[in-house]
Amino acid sequence: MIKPLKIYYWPIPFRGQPIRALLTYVGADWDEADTSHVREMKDLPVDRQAGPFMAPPFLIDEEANVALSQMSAILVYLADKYRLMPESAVQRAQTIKILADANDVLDEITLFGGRSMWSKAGWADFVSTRLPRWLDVFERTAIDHGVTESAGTLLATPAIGLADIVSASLWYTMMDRLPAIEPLVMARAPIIAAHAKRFFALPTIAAFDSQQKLVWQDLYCGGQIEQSIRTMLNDVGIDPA
Ligand SMILES: N[C@@H](CCC(=O)N[C@@H](CS)C(=O)NCC(=O)O)C(=O)O
Repeated sequence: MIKPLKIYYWPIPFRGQPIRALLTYVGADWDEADTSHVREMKDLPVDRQAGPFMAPPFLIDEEANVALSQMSAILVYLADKYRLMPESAVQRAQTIKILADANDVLDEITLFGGRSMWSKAGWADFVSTRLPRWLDVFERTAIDHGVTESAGTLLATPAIGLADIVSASLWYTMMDRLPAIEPLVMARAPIIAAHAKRFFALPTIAAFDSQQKLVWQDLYCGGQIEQSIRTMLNDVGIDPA
C-alpha cells in the first residue's frame, strides 16, 4: 500500500536521521524513495519537480498536497503536523535556532557536503575549536533549561519536542557511527550526550536505529567525505580533553 508520506533522501543517516526519528517517534508510516528516484527527482528541471528544490532531503505529503525540501523546513512542518512544536513564540524560535545550529554542525563536519576533503591541519583545528564550541552551545542550552544527565527536555517543554529530536539525532548518530568522537561529546557535553542516549533508548527509536544499522552498519554521511572523516579520525584522532 502506498503511504501518504514519502521521503526522498540518500540511503544514509545524516540529514535524513532527524526526519526518520521524528516519524518513528510519532508512529507515522512513510516510504523512502529508491535512490534512483531520488537522483531522478533531484536532477529534473525545476519546473518538472514535485516541488522546487536543489538537494535532498525532500518530503512529499500526498494527503496535504505538500512537497518540501530543506531539512529544517521539513522538520518544522512535520513537528507542527504531529504537535511537536512548542506553543510559545520564544520556544518556537529557540527550536528553529537549534535546527539551524544542527544544520551548521552537519555542514561543518562534512565541509559543506564534501566540497573539499579534510586536511590534517583543518581537521585538528575543527576538533579542537569549532566542534567543542558547538558542544558548549548545545550543553549551555540544556543547562539553561534545567536538563540533567538523567532527565529533562532541551527547552523545558513538558514533553519531548522537535528540539529534543534534532539534538538527539545529531549527537547520538555522530557518537554511534563515528565512535572516536564519542569521548569528546561525553567529556565536553555530558548532559547533551546523556539526553541523546536517552532518546535513542526509547524502544521504538532503538528498534528503528538498530534496524537501520543492520542494513547500513556504521554509515554516517556517505561518499568520499565520510572516507575523509574516517581517515582523519584514524590518522589525527581527537583529543577529548
Ligand atoms: N540546506 C539543505 C542541504 C541539502 C544538502 O546539502 N543535501 C545533500 C545531502 S545531505 C545533497 O544531496 N547534496 C547534493 C547537492 O547539493 O547537489 C538542507 O538542510 O536540506
